[in-house]
Amino acid sequence: MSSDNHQSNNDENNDTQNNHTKAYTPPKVWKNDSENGGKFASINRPTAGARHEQKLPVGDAPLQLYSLNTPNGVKVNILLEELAELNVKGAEYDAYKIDISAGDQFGSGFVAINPNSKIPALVDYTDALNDKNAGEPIALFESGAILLYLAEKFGKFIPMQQGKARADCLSWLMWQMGSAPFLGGGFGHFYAYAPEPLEYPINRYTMETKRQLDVLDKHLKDHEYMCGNDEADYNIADMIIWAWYGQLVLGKLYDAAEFLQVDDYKNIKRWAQKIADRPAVKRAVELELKPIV
Ligand SMILES: N[C@@H](CCC(=O)N[C@@H](CS)C(=O)NCC(=O)O)C(=O)O
Repeated sequence: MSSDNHQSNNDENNDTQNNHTKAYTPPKVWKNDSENGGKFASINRPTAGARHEQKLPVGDAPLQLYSLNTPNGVKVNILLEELAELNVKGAEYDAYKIDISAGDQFGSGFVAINPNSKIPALVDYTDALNDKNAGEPIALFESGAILLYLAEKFGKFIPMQQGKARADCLSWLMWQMGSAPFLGGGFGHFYAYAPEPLEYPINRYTMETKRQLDVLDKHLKDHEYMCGNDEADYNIADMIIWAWYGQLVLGKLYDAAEFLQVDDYKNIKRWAQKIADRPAVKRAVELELKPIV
């Protein structure tokens, strides 16, 4: 191969590279020595733990929620509001705002209940209120764990008996926990929050997001709800999946409805609208959160 050919091959490679992403040769060891860019650049650090002292307020209700009305936060709001709709005793709650863009998730009080510094987190004071001497507050983090804990505690919105219905509910619950980071941290980040649009990651995560939407659309073709056809089958799997994928197809996330052609997913849209119309869900997405200071 002549040196000319070499040169033109290199030009081609560079052009291809420039079309997809900026050229970057990773150093031997990564260093946090440059601004990484993007909407959350100022709060990202490669370390965990509290960054400042911040006590969390505690109200009178048995359940104390520390959260924000993002899709991950809304999941818990929905279950709490559905329990309120049924007047379930003991499911009363106070809800406080953790402003993640202000760094509230790194306050000492929040880190003590969630070492992972992400909303939502919940503390169950039921035992502590009932048995002032021995009862301990129970802290929970990870939206899936919170939904499972509350649904089982009150025996609502989860099939309690071992069997197919319960297995379906757990499978879809965990499917959401494993899948949504590709939608939120992958697609949403590169499409809406990254400092500049990059073709390679947007393509990669759009492909995966649309694949996930097709999984749901095919499933919902034969199911009214994620785990069955009757209203009684509506459960935490619907709530957790709706918070991300339901809101996405209803055009509520990332201004991406046209880009993703969400109208193609007719079965998800039908299911998503039915859930959006529930009074508890309407209250959940607009939940008023009290300030922590
Ligand atoms: N797997 C976690 C994810 C929680 C999560 O990513 N929360 C985001 C808001 S939606 C957060 O608190 N981000 C703050 C940060 O990353 O510092 C869950 O489902 O609870």
